[in-house]
Amino acid sequence: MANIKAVFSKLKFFWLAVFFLWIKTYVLYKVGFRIHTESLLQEFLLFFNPLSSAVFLLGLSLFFRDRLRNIMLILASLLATFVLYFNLVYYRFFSDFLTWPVFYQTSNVQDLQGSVFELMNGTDVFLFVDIVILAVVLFKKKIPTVNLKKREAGIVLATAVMIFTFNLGIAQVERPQLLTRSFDRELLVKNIGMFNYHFYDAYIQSQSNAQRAFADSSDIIEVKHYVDANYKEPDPEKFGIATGKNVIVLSLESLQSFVINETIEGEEITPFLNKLIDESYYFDNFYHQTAQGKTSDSEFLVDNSLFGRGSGAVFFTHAGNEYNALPEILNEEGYFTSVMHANNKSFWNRDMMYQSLGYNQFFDIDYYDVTEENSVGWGLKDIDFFEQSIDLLKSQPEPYYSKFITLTNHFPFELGEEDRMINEYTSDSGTLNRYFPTVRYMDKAVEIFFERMKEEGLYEDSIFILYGDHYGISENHNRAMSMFLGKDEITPFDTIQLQRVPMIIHVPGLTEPETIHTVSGQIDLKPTIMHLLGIDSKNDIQFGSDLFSPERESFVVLRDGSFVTDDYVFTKGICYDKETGTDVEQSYCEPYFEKVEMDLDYSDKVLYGDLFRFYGENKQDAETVEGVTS
Ligand code: GP9
Ligand code: MN
Repeated sequence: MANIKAVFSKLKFFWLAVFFLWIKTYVLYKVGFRIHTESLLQEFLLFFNPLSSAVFLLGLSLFFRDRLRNIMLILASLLATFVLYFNLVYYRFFSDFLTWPVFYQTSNVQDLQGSVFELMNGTDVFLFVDIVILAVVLFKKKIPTVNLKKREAGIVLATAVMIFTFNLGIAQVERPQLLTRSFDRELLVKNIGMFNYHFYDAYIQSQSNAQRAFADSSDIIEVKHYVDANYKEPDPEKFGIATGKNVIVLSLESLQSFVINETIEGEEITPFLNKLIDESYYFDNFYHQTAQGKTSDSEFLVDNSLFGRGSGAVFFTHAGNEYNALPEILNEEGYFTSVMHANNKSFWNRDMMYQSLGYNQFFDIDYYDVTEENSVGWGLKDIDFFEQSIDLLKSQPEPYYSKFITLTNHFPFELGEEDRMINEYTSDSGTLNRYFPTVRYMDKAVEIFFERMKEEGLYEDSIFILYGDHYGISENHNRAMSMFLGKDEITPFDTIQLQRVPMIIHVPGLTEPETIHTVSGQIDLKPTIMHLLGIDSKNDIQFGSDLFSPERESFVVLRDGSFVTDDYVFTKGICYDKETGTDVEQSYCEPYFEKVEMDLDYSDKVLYGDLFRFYGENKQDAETVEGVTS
């Protein structure tokens, strides 16, 4: 015992560094990440959880000798601070924590540079103050070097493990099954701390790699049974109403539903979309289901009717998988399939992934004339993008399935004065303020696109699917958002409701437009589009269902395990009544828990196991699977 005491008292400089890192992490939780707690126990956990990893990470420096030990200690503090800082910058935009796969997405980093500077603040330097203090203490005060045995350093690491075990014990009381069921990174950070979360994430990633190696053909049969049991027959009235037509998909950057039919200073934010909605099928309870892969996740969901990854971007991690995606299916039906997007082809690893999804052609930035004059923010302005796309569209053999991905309404929502059709909003969030004029601009671009399609005589032969790809305004702007919405605050319930994105299916000549309230998401688009085109989807593996099916269950699962039904919203472990937005007993949400977990688990199984490699190349081969199920 005396021995242990001695280890502690002779390492004053070390404990000072631990204290700094611990308190700094906690302060950052509160000030930078604005992590909210609901009970004293939760607050205690938040306060306590940085300690174990601080002791462990900095404790590694104790294995070095003499003066080098203290230098390594400062370097370890610096490294830990960078980890905190990268998370902070990432959080400011994504309201989410970094994951290991995000680090592999280096090819995106280049293009993100402009946005990254926007996300840094002058006050961020305070994060490094303790490092400076430590360095000054070390060099000015000439800390005497102490004699430390390896065994003694080991005692410190063992202490870290003990602290962590204690931490985990309380966390399990606070949130049972934290490590087995949670898809929510914020809960993990809240309970076990930022650094421990990163270790845990590394473990999860290595496991998902192992899953492919161990998967075999019986796995796909199990999944097929599950999706077959959930298959919904199409509405015979709608099945095939667009057979042979061109399919135009518009992925509308960062467009959320809260702007629809709303005004700024009396001016409509989306006048064209509002009008289009009156002539279309409009889904007002349609949710994006994306996570860290943003636009690419939405593309993945739409084309595969599978979930993207809980962390990282599937476009990067699983571009080599086999898929049975919509473009590939449509190719077999005689369609030409393409994507139009004026960005580098490697962004989100699109060039690789599009091959796996079966696209015939990717019209990337090289197909567009992009100059300083016709660019803003992330690149080519939407109006110019659509104008230039018309010729590309005309160059394609019909029928075609073409997806257009817009860009102007992207964070940080920059727009030239000449393109501003409505004023900015006035709040303390420049991001939210700027969002409205860029949405208005995108709306105009879509209007021009429709006009051009009519002029070229392409409109009548096409159907149009328009949807918002993901949120544009993160939780970082909750205060300004509550002001815009006229609410006192934005609760977790409101946050989920804000994940609704507009979804419009426009069929020229439609005589009975309708606003459809079924709760749905991007995962439902593949079977919906297939059925509108008169293509059977019974043999497919899909986790969504046809939005027009009379049997359809009004229900959506979000990637973090939150879900929404007609009556309830479940998120962050709380069940909310949808009408009032107030918490209700868990028992109301409980009947859905199993389905939510199975949907996410089976979809992940397909992805991580690369199970389509056992499924066969086309429908005929699929008989091998079907033979088992029927
Ligand atoms: C980039 C564009 C934007 O090509 O799709 O990507 P995001 O940041 O929204 O995922
Ligand atoms: Mn996007």
